[in-house]
Order: sequence, then C-alpha cells, then structure tokens
Amino acid sequence: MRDATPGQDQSVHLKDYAPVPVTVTHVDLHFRLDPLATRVQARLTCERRGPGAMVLNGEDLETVSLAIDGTPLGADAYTLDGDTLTLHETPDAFLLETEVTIAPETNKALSGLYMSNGMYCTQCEAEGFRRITWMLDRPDVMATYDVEIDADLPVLLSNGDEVGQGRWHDPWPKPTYLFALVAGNLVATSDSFTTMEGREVALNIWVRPGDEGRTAYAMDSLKRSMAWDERVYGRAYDLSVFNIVAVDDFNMGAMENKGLNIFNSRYVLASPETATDADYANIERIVAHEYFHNWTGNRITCRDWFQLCLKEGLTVFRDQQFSQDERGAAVQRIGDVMALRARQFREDAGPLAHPVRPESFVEINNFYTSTIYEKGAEVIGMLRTFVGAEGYDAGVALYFQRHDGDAATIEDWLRCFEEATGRDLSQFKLWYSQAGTPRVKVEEHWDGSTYRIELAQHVPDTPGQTDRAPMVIPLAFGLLDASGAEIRATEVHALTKVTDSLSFDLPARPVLSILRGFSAPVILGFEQSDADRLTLLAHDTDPFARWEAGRALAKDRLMRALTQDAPFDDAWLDAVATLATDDTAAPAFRALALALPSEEDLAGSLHVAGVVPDPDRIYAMRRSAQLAIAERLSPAMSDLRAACTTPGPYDPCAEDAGKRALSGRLLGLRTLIDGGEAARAAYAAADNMTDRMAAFACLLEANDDEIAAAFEADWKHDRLVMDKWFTAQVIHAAPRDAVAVAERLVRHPDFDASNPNRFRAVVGALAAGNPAGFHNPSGAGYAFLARHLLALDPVNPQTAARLSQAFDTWRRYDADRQALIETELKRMAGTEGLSRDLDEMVGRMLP
Ligand code: B3K
Ligand code: ZN
Repeated sequence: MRDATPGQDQSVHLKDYAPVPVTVTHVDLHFRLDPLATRVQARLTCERRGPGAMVLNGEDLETVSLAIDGTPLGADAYTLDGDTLTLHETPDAFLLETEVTIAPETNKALSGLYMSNGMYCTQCEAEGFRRITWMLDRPDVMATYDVEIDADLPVLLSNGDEVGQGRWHDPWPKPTYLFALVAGNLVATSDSFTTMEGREVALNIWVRPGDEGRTAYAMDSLKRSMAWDERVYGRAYDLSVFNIVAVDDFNMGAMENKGLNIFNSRYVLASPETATDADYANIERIVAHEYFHNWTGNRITCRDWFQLCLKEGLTVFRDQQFSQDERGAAVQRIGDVMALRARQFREDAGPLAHPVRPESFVEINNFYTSTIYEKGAEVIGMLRTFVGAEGYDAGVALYFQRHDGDAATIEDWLRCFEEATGRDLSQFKLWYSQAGTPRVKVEEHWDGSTYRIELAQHVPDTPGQTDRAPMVIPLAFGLLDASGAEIRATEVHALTKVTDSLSFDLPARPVLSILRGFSAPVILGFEQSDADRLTLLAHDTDPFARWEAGRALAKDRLMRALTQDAPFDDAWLDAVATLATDDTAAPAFRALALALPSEEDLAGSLHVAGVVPDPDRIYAMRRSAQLAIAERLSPAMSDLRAACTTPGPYDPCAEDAGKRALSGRLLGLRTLIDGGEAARAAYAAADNMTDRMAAFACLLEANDDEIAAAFEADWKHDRLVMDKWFTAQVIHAAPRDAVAVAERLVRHPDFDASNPNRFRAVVGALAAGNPAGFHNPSGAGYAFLARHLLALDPVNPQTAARLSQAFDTWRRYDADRQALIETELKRMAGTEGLSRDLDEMVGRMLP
C-alpha cells in the first residue's frame, strides 16, 4: 500500500487542466557533476501570466539556496512541502535562482540525471526533470535553455548548438521533458547532412569506446529519416548538430530530447555478427521515430500529458509510413497489425483498457501504452483514409504552420483537418474518447442478382465506459469473382451508424475482400466460407487481406481443434503448402503466412468465444498444427530451404531479411521432424546472428543439452548478445521447465536486475514469451513474476509497473489460476511502500 493520505484521490484529471499563473521563458543551468553530490544551479526567467502562486516541482533534491532577483528568499516567502515549492508572492517579471544537490550514482530509477557505466545521462519524460532541479515540470511551459557542464570528462553534451566546451544553447523553446545532458568517455561516429534549406548538420552517434564499429546502420537510418521527412512531410532539421547517444541502462527504447536523442544501446548498436534482422529493422524504425519527433512532439508539443497521443500516435504513424516506404508496404503493414492485435487488442479487452486520450491517471508513466502509441497511430491512419491523402496533407500542413512552437491539443489537431477539408470530424473524434475494440459484424446475402452486405457495429464495455455511441469506421473493400479476378477495386465505405448495408447488382455471387489494408482497428465478425477464404488467399490483390484470409483459415482450424478435437484437414494443409512454395510471392510474405496465430491470440479468441483457455492444450495443439505443416512440406523442404540462401555477405536489406525469415521458419518446422539435425548444421554454418539465433532457438526447442553452454562460451563478453541468450532459453523452454529455467537464469552471475534489458530478458521473457510456462498450473510462474516485481519496485518502479501488465489477462483463466493470480496481485497491493507506479497498475487489475 502506498503512503498516501487516506481517502485522498491521487488522480490527475483532464478536466482540471489550467494554465500556469507564472511561466518560465528561459532556463539557465550550471552543472558541476559528481556521482554523489552534483550541484545544479538554475536561473529561471519568470513571467506572470495570471493570478495565483508559482508552484514548482522537485523530487529527491537537496535544496541549498533560493533567491529572487539576487535576494535570498526569507522563510515566509515560500513553502517547501514534499515535492512542491510554492512561492507566495512574486513580481510580474523576475529571475528565480536556485541551487540544489543530487546524487546521480544512486539513482537507479533511471529517471532524472543518473549514471550508467560511468557515464552521466538523463531521462526526463515524463516527469524526470523535477529530479534534477526545481522547475515547472509540465509540457505547456516552454523555454529556451543555456546549459554549462563542469566535469572532468572528455565529452559534455546537452540540447541545441554547442557554444563552447561543455556549453550549449538551445534556441527552440521546449518543455522540460525534452531536456538532456550526457557526460562521459565516449567516442563518436560522425557524418553530415545538408538540409533542403541548405543547412549543414553535423551528425554524431556517441558510444562507449569499442562499440564504434557497430553504429553504421543507425547513421544510415538517420540520414534516410532526415531525407524522408523532407520529402514526404516537408520538414527539415533545425539545429547545426544532431547527436545520438547509446546508453546500456535505459527504461525504454529511446528518447527524442531536442538535438540530443538518447537510445537504449540495443537500438543503436548492430553488426552482422551480433544483431538480427529484427534488430536492424528496430534500429531503423526507432531512429526514424525519435528523429520524426523533432517536428511532431518537439516543435509542436503536447499541452498536457492527456494529449500524449498527439505526439506519439502521429509519430508512430509516421515511422510506420517510413518503414513501409523503406521496406515494402505489405509486409510492414502485416507486422504492424500483428503487433497491434497482440498488444493493443489485448489491452483493450482487459482491466487496463483506456481511451487513446485518457481522462485521468495517477502515474503518467503507466500510460505510455500500446493504446496511446499503436491505436493512436491507427486513428491517424483512419483519419487519412477518411479525409483522403490530399486532405490529410493539407491538414498536416496547416497544423505545422499554425501550431509551430505551441503546446497543442487533440482539438487543435482535428480543427486543422476540419478547416483544411471542410469535413465535420465530431463523430470521428470518438476514437479519442471511447475505449475498447469495436466489433463489426458482416453478413452477406445473395438473391441471384443482388449482392447485399449487412454491417453492424458494437463497442464492448470497458472499465468505466458503457453504452457507447456509434463510431466512424472506414471499411476498405473490394470484390472478386469466383475465379479470383477482381471485379471491383478497393473503395472505402465509412460505417457511421449502428447498422448499414451495401448492395451491388451482379451477374454472379462475388467474393468479398473486406477490411483491406486493415483499414480500421476493429474485430470483424464475419463467417466467411472456406471456399471464399481460399480464393482470397490465392488471388486477393490486397496483400493484407490475402494474408488475413490465410490467418482466418488457420485460426478456424486451431479453434476447432481446441474446442472440438477436429483434425487438421487436407484442404487447409494444401493451401498452406501452396503458398509456402509459391515462388511468385515474396519470401517475407510467405514467412508471415507460415506463422500460426500465437498462443496468446488463441487464448484471447477462446475467451471471447466463451471457452476457458487451457494454456498447455493451446501449446500442444499449436505444436501439432506445426507438425502437420512440417510433414506436408517435408518433400519440398530441401528445395525450399536452398531457395532461401542469400548471395554474398550479410546485408540487412528487407529482401535478404525476408529470405532469412522464411529460412528460419522452415528450419523450425524441419526441427520438429529431424530432432535438430538440420539446426545443428545451420548453427555451425551461420555467419550472422539472424541465422545463428534461428538455429539456436530450434536447438533449444529440440532440448539440445549443450547448445546453451556453447553459445555462452562464444558470446559471454557481449552484453546485447547475452540478452538474447537469456531470453531464448526462457521462451524456448518446454512449458513445464520454463519457471525452473528462469529461476536458474536469475542466479546466473551475469543477471543484473537493475539493468532493464537484462531484467526484461529473463523476467519479461517468462511473463510475455512463454505463455504455457508462465501459466504453469502450480502458480510458480505467477509467484516468480510477483517476487521479482516487488524486488525491483523500490529500485525502478517504472519498469516494475510496466512488466506487471503480464497479469492483465487473468480473468480469462480457470478458477484455480485466477485464485493464484489474485493472491499475487493482492500480495503486491498489500506491500508497504509500494511505488505509485506499481500501486496504480495493480489497483486497476484487481476487481
Ligand atoms: N517519448 C519517449 C517515451 C518516454 C517514456 C517515458 N516513460 C520515447 C518515444 O516515444 O519516442
Ligand atoms: Zn515517441
């Protein structure tokens, strides 16, 4: 239980937003760095904007002095109360000078100024700046900054342009959350970029000495991102330097601090020997995402944290567009939809469901969710579909022009589209306030000459929300004839009412291809015939719909196997084999088509169908389906695998990565038949980490007793590779062994709970990567997770709270499992001194 005044509501509400009475327009900071006693002197240029006292935020600060316009503050001029400093009476314009000391070395929460491997670094979003000095720590207070860093270290970085050794000036007004400082013994890979405005920008990627050979791909991604944002959105970079720093201890992926992005080292460092194709793709995507924030987030920021999707949803949408352009639209879109369904649909279906723009929170760090990010991106995509590509471009252009330099709201954003296109977006706006994944029911009717589609929408109840209004649901669809030829190209029907229908006069009953490109984040209730799905799988011109048809067939088989013990039929296995061997289809697409719905997906679908999921049975049934596919493909296997070889040295390009993805998938199937023989050969022959990891995973699945030790001996020295080693052993353990494997790994000398990557590599892997292992009927998986979350919480509450989300599906399971999970949730809730972060998460998950 958190120490809080009993009965006091700790929530912050959107409806309570009020601007500050006194603002800060310029911040002048002087740092004298020291691990245990860093001195921070701040000079804040303050201006009155309305009536009321100035209330500054501060956390874990040792206050040394306070003065206004050079005069020290008398004891009655201010109140220091916990985490706030209230100045009772202030002039209309004044200079507030403060001096505090902080201890970066002991800051293991990794928020504010902290140390990682001897390097000083910062993380201020969302509310970390208050752990550095007294300030109005909220996004609608935007100031210019001058920073001076005093330390005996070779590299001293902050935001903006360098104006002297360790001295930085940031001319662009920014909120506190974009502040950054880095100091340490670092080396840079440098390059440059000339903007479309002719500005020469120095680009540096700073890493620890020894890592400089692994920065090339991040640099290449950065330059392509800069060119793309100019070409597609007309946005150019606006400072003389852009710095990226790689840090080993980091709570999330990366951070878009103005001119000084700080990255988790796993999303910067890559070499063919140490990084997989997925790592390369993530580096490209995250470098782009943080760079794109320079306009969508930094130049135009959020008025308050309730508007978080304004920058995150839009920036995810932009990075998805970029990845589609760089890597191929079809495969990228399918991957993005798979991730949305796995994380966001799950979130929307459980106790943590919340709208894209939440109305209240206790700890904002708990709201950096898949709903804000990925559903937020889908909402932008729907907006673009709804107003058309030209309307979207016009709305975005107006947004940049009108709001540059502002802390904006969703209302500001939507108004730009209404004005630019003349469309009324009031119903569309419900996507920001109504939580839950809408269901769209589709029924077809054919009377011999008219084909009619009946549509009905419904938004299920979510915590605190019932009886929702109908939403605007853009449904992209096309029609095929029975031979698979397209008879109507894609058009978009906006479903705006609860029910609606569409009719077409046609000579024969068509095949409907609906929700093309996944045009809306909804769950379709459409009992389409096998014959129609097979036609779509073979012929649909929309690659997403084609993949989806295969997915629906596979899911249907697995669901029937799980609920009725139905065998896997030849028609389905033949269709899978036909697609797998279709060399006119891209290997990456075929790899995706061979992937069965995940255990988690099946558990969620069973729950929706009113069946209690049994994780062990799901695991076993998926394995039998894989075995059936493996047997069906067996005669073609050697030829198929041979066709996946990539010529020449490793190249992370999408085309080669697609071949490796298919090759890895085939090796997994092969291993089910040969017990690991092919995988052993593949492991020995691998000359890159993608192939090596694929073979390693197969060998773990095949219970090879020696492979983990062999891998460790080769890679012990490499932290990022060892993270993979930890994770793979947990997720590829047999369900009954998974907890024991995780228990063994947390006792490994290289396990370090205070490093978030390593903590996630073991504890997160069990909670999210081995469902049947986590849901072990003994409850050992639940106890393991709760124990580690409770141990981490006092040290790093953000990461502990984030991983607690693994419990959010607990209501799906049988009474015994529910009781076991409830015990753990209650144990956590009842723990003295629980962080605000974990307390809020556990409280939302308990009834
Ligand atoms: N804006 C950061 C996320 C900050 C998370 C704070 N708990 C990274 C990003 O979305 O680009
Ligand atoms: Zn972001």
